[in-house]
Amino acid sequence: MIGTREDRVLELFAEHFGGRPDGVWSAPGRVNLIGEHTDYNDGFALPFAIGHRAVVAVRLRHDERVIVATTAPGDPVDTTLSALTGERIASWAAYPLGVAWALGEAHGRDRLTGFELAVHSDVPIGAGLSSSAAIECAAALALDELWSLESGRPALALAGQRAENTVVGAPTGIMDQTASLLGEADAAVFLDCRSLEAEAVGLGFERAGLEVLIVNTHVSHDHATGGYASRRAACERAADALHVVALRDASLDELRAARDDGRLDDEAFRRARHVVTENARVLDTVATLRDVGAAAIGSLLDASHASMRDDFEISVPEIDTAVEAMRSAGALGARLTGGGFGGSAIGLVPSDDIGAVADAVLAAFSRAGFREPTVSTVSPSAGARRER
Ligand code: GAF
Repeated sequence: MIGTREDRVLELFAEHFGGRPDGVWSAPGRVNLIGEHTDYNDGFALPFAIGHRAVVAVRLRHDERVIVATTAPGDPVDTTLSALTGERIASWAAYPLGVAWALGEAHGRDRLTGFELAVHSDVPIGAGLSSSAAIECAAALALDELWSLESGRPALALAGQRAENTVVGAPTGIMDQTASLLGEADAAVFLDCRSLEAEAVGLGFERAGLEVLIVNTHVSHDHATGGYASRRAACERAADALHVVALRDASLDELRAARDDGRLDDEAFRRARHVVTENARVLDTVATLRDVGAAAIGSLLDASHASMRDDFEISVPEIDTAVEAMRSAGALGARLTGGGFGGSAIGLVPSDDIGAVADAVLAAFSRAGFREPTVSTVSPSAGARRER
């Protein structure tokens, strides 16, 4: 691809709107190191922002017209602020438009004026790397600044989540937007999804001679349909049966007692056990990173994957193949990352073994007759920012 992401979005902006935008903002996708399906259970997660980013170029208008254009296939969307009512929008434009609506809900519609927005992203779509949160967060940061709302990043994360839940229609938690807005180079975001407190935890991969390999299986998922919503509903039912506000408040002993006296059937027990044990694994991972170092977290990543595969049942054969191939070829630990039902797997791999582990994944996919995956490395990177 010729030119930077910023060049591409400026070209797109000039093509659709003419002239220059008021500014250019960007926000990254994320990899979740550990803590899956814990966010909407008021639990803990440990994602990091990655180098792939969405960029938006935005210019305010003096009326209430709103036009958004993208480099992805699809026509520009031409609408007005008053037409944004929180109703579902069935196109990619739901991300920036949903955020505009959510900011209007939070601050009052009279604080907003129309805008022209161009978006370009190199976060792979459907890969479990939060391409949607990247667009939401870039748009949220831009509009917040241009409208002088001074929301603060945690509130912008909530606006992105509200857009996703309401206008996109995916009942997701707060993790992805928080990672995108609060990510830092070489660190993960340790997020308490109940208090929304977030803390940077140094990863020190380079110092430890490690890299994160990512295998995009190209099995694409959609959190607005099916499995994600049913897992969330199962967790809420389990919390109700246990008389707790959220599964964050349940212990393994309480789950076992509820299974034994019939309040939880076997499936509900296993769904809840994933969440309860995953929360503990996040806390263990943070403690291990701080006290020992990244090379010691491999078994926690492995245990997380087993729990998602067997208890939460959100893995697919391609992801399991990637995880097993990475592990057999020398990864210290490997797991599904993101909401599941497709997407990507990550492996924590000694830098010297990256080539061999990547080759092992490609060979395993070929043997299994799966579509060739995209295998690359990712580094913990900076969160959302103004580019120019
Ligand atoms: C998706 C959701 F958007 C997140 O909120 C989170 O629940 C994740 O799946 C699973 O951990 O990325």
